[in-house]
Amino acid sequence: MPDNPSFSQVSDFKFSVGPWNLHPGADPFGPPVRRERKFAEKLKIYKDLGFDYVQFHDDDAVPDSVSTAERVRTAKRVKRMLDDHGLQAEFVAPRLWEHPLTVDGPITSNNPKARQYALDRGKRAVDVARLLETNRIVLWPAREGTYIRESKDAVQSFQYMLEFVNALLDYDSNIRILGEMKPNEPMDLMYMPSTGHFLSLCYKTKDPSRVGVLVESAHCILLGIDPSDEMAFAIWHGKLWGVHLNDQDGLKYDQDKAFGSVNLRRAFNTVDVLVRHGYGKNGEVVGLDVKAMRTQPFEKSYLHLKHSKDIFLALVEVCHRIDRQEWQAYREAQDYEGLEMFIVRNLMGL
Ligand code: GLO
Ligand code: MG
Repeated sequence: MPDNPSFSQVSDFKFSVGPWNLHPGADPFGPPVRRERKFAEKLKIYKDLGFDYVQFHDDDAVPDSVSTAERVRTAKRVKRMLDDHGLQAEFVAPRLWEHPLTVDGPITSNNPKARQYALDRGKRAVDVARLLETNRIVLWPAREGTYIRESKDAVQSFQYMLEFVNALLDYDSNIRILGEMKPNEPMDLMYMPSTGHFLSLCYKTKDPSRVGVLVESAHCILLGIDPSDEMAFAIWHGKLWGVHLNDQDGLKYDQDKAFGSVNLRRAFNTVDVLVRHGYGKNGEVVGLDVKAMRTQPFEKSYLHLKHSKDIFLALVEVCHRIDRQEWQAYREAQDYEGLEMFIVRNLMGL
């Protein structure tokens, strides 16, 4: 089967993905089904597919097994590999969910040693970011919630989260912190399930100008809200500094399906809000957080990246082509039946 036709690059958008988006297919019920690609192989795929940026967890760049003395050298080696491939680091995210001390959510843990671990790990991520020459730190607070509500004091937990963000802002006066909120999984209930929650924390920090959000489509869908509205809300605050585009088939586990593959109209609305509000003009990147299907063989297990990007670019074309005057006329006439058909016709290319 020939590959899909390439869509013309009608946009100036820059794209990114993380090393975890090319993965061997393990899930909670089964082991890997494909070979793990070497980091250099992944970089080559990113470049060949037209990506410009790479997203990192701190240990994607500097594994925990690397000694303190070797950390700088290791990070610099990764930076050189990025340079050699003509790629840049978009952000570094502290991995706050795998170490035994993170079990109870290190930032909000009842164990002071775990809270200290979170802080040390956060600072380590900032050090890695400096060496990779990005000032963006993404905070996905994976375990900052509970399985049973009685296990933690919620008000105290919000305060711990604020103190954590303040401590990182203090640690480096150049970094920006982007909260990536998710309502559940791995925890039952998160303390800050939505963008709005993190934005309200942002304004309580010691430097709100350096705190914003990264909005992920699947996380919004899991919350039962529309990704384009969540992004619009962050745009309205001047704080949409990152996105993780993907798709999700209803309220179940976090699926990270290819962007637009479940609900094309929802994807169109997402692209439209980004296009209309100049997302990317201040260096924001279109991040994809998508997973290959476990059923797919090694040779095809990168196509979800290409397809997500192709679908995004095809929808940018729809945004440019669509008759905005006609759209506005439907709004003014409050003819929403007509508007619905107009949108569907445009998506179907009719
Ligand atoms: C999981 C999150 C996760 C983050 C990544 C960077 O649900 O989407 O993949 O995006 O760890 O923070
Ligand atoms: Mg994500």
